[in-house]
Amino acid sequence: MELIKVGGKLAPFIKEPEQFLGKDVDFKGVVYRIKDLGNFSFIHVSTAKGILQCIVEGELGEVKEGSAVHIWGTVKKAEIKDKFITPRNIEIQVKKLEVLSTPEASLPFDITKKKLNINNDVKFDLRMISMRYPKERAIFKIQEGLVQGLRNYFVAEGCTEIRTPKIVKAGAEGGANIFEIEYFGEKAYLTQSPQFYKEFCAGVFERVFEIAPVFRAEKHNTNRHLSEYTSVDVELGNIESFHEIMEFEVGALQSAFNNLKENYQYELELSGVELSGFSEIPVLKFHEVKEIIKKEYKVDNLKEHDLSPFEENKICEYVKKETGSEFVFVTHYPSSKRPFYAKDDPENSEETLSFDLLYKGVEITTGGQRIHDYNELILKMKQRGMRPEEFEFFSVAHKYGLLPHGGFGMGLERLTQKVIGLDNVKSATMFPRDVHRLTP
Ligand code: AMO
Repeated sequence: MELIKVGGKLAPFIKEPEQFLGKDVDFKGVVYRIKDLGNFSFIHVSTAKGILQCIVEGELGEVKEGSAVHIWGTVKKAEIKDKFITPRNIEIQVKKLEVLSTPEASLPFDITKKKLNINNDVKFDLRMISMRYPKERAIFKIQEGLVQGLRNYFVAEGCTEIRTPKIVKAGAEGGANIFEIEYFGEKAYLTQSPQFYKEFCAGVFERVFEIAPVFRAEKHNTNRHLSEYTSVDVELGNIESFHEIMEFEVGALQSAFNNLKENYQYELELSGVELSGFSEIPVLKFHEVKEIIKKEYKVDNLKEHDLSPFEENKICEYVKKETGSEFVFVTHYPSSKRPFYAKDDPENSEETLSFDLLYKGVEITTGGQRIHDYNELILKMKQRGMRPEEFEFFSVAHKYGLLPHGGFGMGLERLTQKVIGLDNVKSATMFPRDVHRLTP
């Protein structure tokens, strides 16, 4: 009987190439680019960690761009300027090169130039290829770094990571943007948010988080909407005020940014991102935002119960100018525009104890305190013309007692988009889904 032993280890050289200076190594990778300079050639080889520079003296043989290769060579000191290469202080003097596989065709577009010269449709249609372009790959490494930093914070703050169903009986967020599916002869939906479930779990574990896909049937093509996105959800029990949720989010974002600065320098540089640090985020009330927009930008939307994309953009511009902050919390959204589970302000029932976090002109988070009292929840549902019996599966948690709690949901792709400064949220999505796109 064959026995499978522990494996899957990344070659130590690929893990920490700089540690191998002066040593002989061997590794495998895919040839990203060949620069034939006559007597010798540069072969840039893509590996799990990045693109390494190798030097081959004399004839190259059958190796091509796109070939998988096994390379034996000596690690030498180097000073490489090309930002696509990492690390740039070493290179490999090749002693032997074996071609393991040869591509059937050459790539449909050039992934070795400074700029990837294709439009978004081609970029998304051929995502598996366009992501081989170092700057595209960097977007998703940065996204990984953000998630890692967030998760580190959540775990350090005592949150339990949860998994909740994506096929559900009722939507949490209201509105028409819900996907209906047929579920064994019954009507069901793709979840818009893990809202109900994270509240249940806060009643058990007190502090929880989930990073998972959610679905919104967005019928319009915009640069901020996806039909499927990754929701970073947090729910905290035992809170005294929704300010604690905002403080928690500041800490989580700091952790995400610090992780990028510490571990993703190559990708940040490739993307031209300079992350500014922050230790606090300014807060404005919803009605204050409306008044500022009227005064500063001469747009009178005081009666509207939500912020338009124009207003989100302008208030960020204003806060940046006044305080230097790229973030702003907007609190006390009108009750009429918030879902039924949001807790109204006891001092003014027309407003909720809720917030949005805006970043570089766009909303990246919604959060707030929730109703934890059973009678208050039933009353709010009735006031809204909802049928409480349809939401009994939710209110049962309240019936048997819940801690005062609250949380937030953050759109990971919007955060990634804004950190990097991409013009469309789809560009921060590996395989975006929108009204026209279901493949790849
Ligand atoms: P909300 O519906 O505001 O709140 O969503 C939270 C955050 O998710 C992101 N987002 C989207 N990103 C891409 N495409 C979309 N179509 C899209 N829709 C929303 C935004 C938004 O701020 N349950 C609440 C959260 C909570 O209160 O805990 C909720 O889902 O960044």
